Amino acid sequence: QPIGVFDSGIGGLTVVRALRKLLPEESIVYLGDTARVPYGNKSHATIQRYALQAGTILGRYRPKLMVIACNTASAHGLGALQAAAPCPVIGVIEPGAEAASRVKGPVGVIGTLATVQSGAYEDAIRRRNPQALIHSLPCPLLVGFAEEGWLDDPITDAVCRRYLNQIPFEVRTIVLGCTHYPTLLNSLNRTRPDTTWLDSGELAAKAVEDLLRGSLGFRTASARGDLKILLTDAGTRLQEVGERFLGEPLDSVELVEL
Ligand code: DGN
Repeated sequence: QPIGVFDSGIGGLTVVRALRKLLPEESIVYLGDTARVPYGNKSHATIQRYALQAGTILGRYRPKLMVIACNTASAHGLGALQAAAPCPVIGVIEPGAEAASRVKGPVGVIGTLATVQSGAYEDAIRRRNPQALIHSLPCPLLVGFAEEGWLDDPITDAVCRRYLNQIPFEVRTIVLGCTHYPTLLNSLNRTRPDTTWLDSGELAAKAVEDLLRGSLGFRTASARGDLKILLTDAGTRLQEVGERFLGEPLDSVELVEL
């Protein structure tokens, strides 16, 4: 049985990358809703409906578990998909919040507008640590820079500075609450050296590993697991941007309708 992974587009491939590093034998079916991305500026009801539709498609592959590899979709669709899916569902917010709640001192959270406005990170961190001091900041433009591949560029640095200077300097740990941000780590580090960045995708991959170890069972095959990619639209820059996020060639892509 594969792990089903869902994202609003191809940003979730950074989570697949982390999963394949940690759990190379696992087969993965990835569904990216590229026809309707970005979710970052859509309403709660719409994002929730999209998440449920994606869950229906992934359900056809009988996954042992589903991962919502998108902060925006996790913020708005996790509860609904957990209630509807026939298998466990993990989002990227709870694992990131878990790590953030253990930080001594204030923490920052950056993400899309929909993620930050949902208050999902704040709720999840405060559930674990009611005293937590949290500075959340939407950084919507960063998605575009990551997709454009301007990873070591003074303009990206300037935009990161413009955003991150709004977070007080005593904040030394910041959650990367968007799938795209890990690709901008060089710029982020130049902007705020000595910051610890909590990668919500990497932390979610670790949570998946813990769950498989605990109850669902590892695959024991020695071969690398298959990766099937389903998209709702195959745009022109898919290959270039997708491979950058995934860190390996995007061999076969299948189109699906939601
Ligand atoms: N994958 C989205 C997220 O992690 O919030 C970013 C892309 C988008 O839908 N705006």
